[in-house]
Amino acid sequence: MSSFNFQKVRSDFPVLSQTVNGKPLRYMDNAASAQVPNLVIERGSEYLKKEHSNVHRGVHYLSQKATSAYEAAREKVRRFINAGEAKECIFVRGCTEGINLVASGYGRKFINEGDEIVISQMEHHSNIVPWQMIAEERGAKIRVIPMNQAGELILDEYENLLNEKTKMVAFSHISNALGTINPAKEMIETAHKFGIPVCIDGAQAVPHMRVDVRDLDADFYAFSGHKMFGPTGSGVIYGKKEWLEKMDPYQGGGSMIKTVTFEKTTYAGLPEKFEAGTPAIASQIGLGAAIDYLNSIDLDAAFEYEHELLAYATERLGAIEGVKLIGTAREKTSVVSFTVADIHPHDIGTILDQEGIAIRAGHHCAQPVMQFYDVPATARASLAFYNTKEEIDALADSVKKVIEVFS
Ligand code: 7TS
Repeated sequence: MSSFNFQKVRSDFPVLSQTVNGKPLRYMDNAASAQVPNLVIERGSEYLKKEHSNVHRGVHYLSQKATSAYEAAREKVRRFINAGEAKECIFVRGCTEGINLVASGYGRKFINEGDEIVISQMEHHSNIVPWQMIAEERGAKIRVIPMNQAGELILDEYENLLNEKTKMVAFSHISNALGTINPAKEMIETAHKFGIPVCIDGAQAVPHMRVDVRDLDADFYAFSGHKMFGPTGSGVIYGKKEWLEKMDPYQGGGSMIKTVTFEKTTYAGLPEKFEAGTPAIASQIGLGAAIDYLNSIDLDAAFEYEHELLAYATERLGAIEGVKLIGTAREKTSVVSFTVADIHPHDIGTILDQEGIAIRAGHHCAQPVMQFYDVPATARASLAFYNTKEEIDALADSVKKVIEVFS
């Protein structure tokens, strides 16, 4: 049993102490958005009270304060994911924007007619649609790494998809719909044998495992602040500078230029080249504070505790007659997706809400996963290190109630 002090951590998250529908809130929708600790709330408030200004443009006191806080957040990100240089960490609105930046910046430069982009069967729409859009624009084709019934990618078939036409491999480190942890390092190594760059969707990984982009040797790595206990509107696309320097920006405007005339614009260096306009200053400083928070707790114990919670939730829900678990990969974390007989997941979600339990019901922006399992939707409990076994008991008991209501 993990020694992780979840009670202490819970007390850092004020939202968790409220009641919903007369019941204690039991928040198990962390894959959608995780909650925010006091440290992040206070840092945001402090910034707005004392430092708010625009960045990179003023010589005045507040602008310098805001700029140094914003750049300090970038350095925190760099250290957290072990990037080589802070300028390789581009601030974006979130994972979705990060992947779009790569698809368009890389795609317009390096993807041509007849080329191929390899993605996986278990992707979130944000790691499918941007690639489809650029494939259509450039006359390229999408190829898909298949998965097995457990929700694991079939690696032999992955390797067979790669050839000289493949110009990008993109897949999620952890699936939001299934919880599968993909063997990213091994898959990146395989792609690199063919000289193909890899873009990892790390939205679900950064909050649940140690991520080291240099150890992975990822070419691009995208994630969102709001899933890692930071504010919405914050996020990062890491890219190796060798790639980022060769790519053109996909948005133009202020702050991303060196010189502008009506005839020609030259671009600023990294990271400014990819940060046109006023960025989400308060949000990115909040992301920096979220990283401070994660560094302040025993993160390895927290991740181990999440694995225990997942095992417990799998056992409790799996033991209920009529419950079918969707996604049973050997390497999994934090997500339990399930269906209950022929009860629509939205009905499950609505009844659980009456019990103060927040889960997500739907296709989880992963419609191809639903098509694979031939279900319209699933109910999904997604856990964080502030969840408890008691909450999972409440979830299991409430699912039993749902079955009674419908039988
Ligand atoms: N990639 C994965 C694996 C995700 O889980 C999500 C969001 C995204 C990308 C997009 O992140 P965004 O912050 O840019 O929107 N996933 C979910 C979810 O599972 N439920 O709501 C949002």
